[in-house]
Amino acid sequence: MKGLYTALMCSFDEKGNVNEKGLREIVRYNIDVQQVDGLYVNGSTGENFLISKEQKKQIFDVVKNEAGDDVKLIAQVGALNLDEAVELAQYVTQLGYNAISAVTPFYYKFDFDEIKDYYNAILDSVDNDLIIYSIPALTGVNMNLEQFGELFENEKVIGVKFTAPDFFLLERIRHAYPDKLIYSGFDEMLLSASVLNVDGAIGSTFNVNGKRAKQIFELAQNGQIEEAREVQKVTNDLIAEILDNGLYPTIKEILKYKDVDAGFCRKPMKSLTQEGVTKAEQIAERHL
Ligand code: NGF
Repeated sequence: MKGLYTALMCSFDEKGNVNEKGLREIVRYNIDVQQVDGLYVNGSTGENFLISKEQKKQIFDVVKNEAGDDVKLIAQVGALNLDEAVELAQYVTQLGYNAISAVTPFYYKFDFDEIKDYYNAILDSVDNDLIIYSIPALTGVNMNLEQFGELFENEKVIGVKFTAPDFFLLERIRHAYPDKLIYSGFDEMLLSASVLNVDGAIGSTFNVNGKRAKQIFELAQNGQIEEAREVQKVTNDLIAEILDNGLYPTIKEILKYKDVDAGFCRKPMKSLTQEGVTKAEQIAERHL
């Protein structure tokens, strides 16, 4: 399960329906052109928190059907409605997803016992492994080393997708739990995380910049830090412009520029203005 995973985008039509043809094209582009090791499906980048349970199932179906066994597949099933998370975990396990992942429960400021119960309830219901999805900036859930350790006591918790700029905590987790998988979540910090010996990374910009991300990761693993730093610099020039123009809609426009039918974002995310679309195309021309 090690390696580079794209946090997969989903293509929606203007009304917010899943555009299956477009989604298949995004899957193929990631596998055939970006050559990533796997896909992380229905995460933040997949606009998971803006869609219905039925749409989540539809996306899990289409991605598995298109990807087959070409790459590893991780299904993000976390939801505030625990029954839904359990149902989705069972659904994707039957479909043959290699692992599940679940975001820490958010909004209600759950205490750690409640967070632990949430993960155990999901895991008790399926015969599959789980990767914790920790993204404190969006969830407000900050777990410390001991709390990660308590979650790791469940053998089915095989790792964490660590989307935080806290390299002290990342190093402590790496040192304390060498057998657990750690995936770096911030693409602009991939080199720094790779130096700390993470097992892989999961990122939104890999949809369009997966090859470079893999280079950074592999160069760092080989100890070629100077070369890795150069590729991270080029990557961060790209990421800075994408963030400035609007993260998800800009990645979609870049995909469209590459003839991938990436469609629209779900409301309330706004679409790019014509000026923003032109900017996205210029970013693609200049950096990709
Ligand atoms: O999009 C976010 C929100 N983070 C992603 C990634 O951690 C999300 C990251 O790639 C993800 O994996 C998912 O879809 O679940 C950033 O977009 C990237 O580093 C640019 O900042 O923070």
